[in-house]
Amino acid sequence: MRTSLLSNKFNRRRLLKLSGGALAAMAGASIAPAWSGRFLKPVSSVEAATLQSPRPTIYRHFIASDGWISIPTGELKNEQGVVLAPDALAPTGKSTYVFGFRDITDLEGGTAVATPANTTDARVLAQKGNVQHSAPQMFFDEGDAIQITLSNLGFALRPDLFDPHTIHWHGFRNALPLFDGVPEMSISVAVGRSFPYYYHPTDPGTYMYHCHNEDVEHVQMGMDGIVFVRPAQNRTGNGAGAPVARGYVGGAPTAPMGYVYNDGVALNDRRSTAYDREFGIFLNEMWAQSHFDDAHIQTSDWSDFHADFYLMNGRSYPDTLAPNGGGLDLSSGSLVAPVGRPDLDSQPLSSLIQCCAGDKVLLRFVNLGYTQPAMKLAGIPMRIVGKDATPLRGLGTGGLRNGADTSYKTNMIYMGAGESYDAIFTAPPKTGAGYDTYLLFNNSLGALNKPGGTGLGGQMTEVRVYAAGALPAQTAPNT
Ligand SMILES: [Cu+2]
Repeated sequence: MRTSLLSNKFNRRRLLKLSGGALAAMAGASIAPAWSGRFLKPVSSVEAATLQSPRPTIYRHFIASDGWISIPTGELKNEQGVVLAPDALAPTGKSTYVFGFRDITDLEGGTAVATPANTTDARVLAQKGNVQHSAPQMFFDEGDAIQITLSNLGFALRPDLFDPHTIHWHGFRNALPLFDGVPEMSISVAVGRSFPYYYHPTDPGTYMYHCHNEDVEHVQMGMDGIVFVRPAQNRTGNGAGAPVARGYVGGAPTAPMGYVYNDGVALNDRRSTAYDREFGIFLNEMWAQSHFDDAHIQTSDWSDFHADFYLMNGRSYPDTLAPNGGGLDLSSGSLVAPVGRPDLDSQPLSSLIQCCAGDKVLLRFVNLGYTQPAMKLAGIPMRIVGKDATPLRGLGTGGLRNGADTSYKTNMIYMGAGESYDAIFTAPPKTGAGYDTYLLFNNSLGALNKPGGTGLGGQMTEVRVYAAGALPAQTAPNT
């Protein structure tokens, strides 16, 4: 599928011309030591029997620009007494300047535009200065053919800047350099231009993506988000008796919502990665001075970095508990704010985790901050079934990750920058009306009490456990 996509747009010669990186990679392939194949090979556990026949290319249209978000800060000053947040330039209800992405696919009815002259669409151009944080949560199925066209609209507040942007899918094992988004190795998207990225994921798991142009700045400024790939086993079930997942063709309403990996085992096997509910948790922090500097045409000394706000899915506690946003307003192209929270229109993704007693709940953690959070779920053990889009199984038959079970139980995950973890917990018993509350928070307690002891602005959310059957089955992540 990928080959035919490529041949439509680029023949092999043109591809090599365009990408010195691709050329280097091809040259490298011929001299790579024989053992490298073993490490570069997909590490999926048990390959599902077959992928469904090729499906239509999934198309997404992203814009890159700037905007403003709301963090419940109180007033934050620097040592010189300058108020960094809320920034005096911020629109009503907002506090902090960001760079970022938006998904505007629905404005075009979801149809791929062959030559993305679509930056002439008035509704698209109107989104300059209107981005979201964290970047849109994306998820795909193993074997999907994906096109993401990125249009760089430039910055509304900083017309003096002409920064290009890219999309780098961090951890993607089979990236062509042309589509890897590392500007030194391939290309980046200039202001006023669009570029289509193509992907064909073969390894399920939890990943992240970010702009790789001037990445210390652009990642800190907000151009980052979560992306995950669901395994083929969701579509096919497996030979050990795990059924097709709910929501896929032939999936019964009582089937699991999905599997984290192609685990190849029965539902009651300890190694099963089946789950009933799924939540992406994207972690990062913001250094208020750098956001102020970018808004006020100043430069930042990045070695001064320190975290002022700690975010989950682009929000700080208690905003983490607010509901999801309402999607796109198709007349204006703007994001529809969560009910009752007009200030959170640019931060649409909730981190509230709601489940029923006995549910298996998948938490897909990604840390793309510059610090190391220790995420603790107080009172409920989590089983870590995957790390960095790799199932926690030893190497087994066929060189695949279908060997010994190396998953483990913990109530705290200490994660470095750029790491992802797949954790499943079983919701504890609950009877009667209402819900029991368990806290999920960064156990580095300074992250709960920023800035200046106001008690606001931390990485914390709630797990709310209802009685069995009290909630409808989940149909989409983070709901
Ligand atoms: Cu960028």
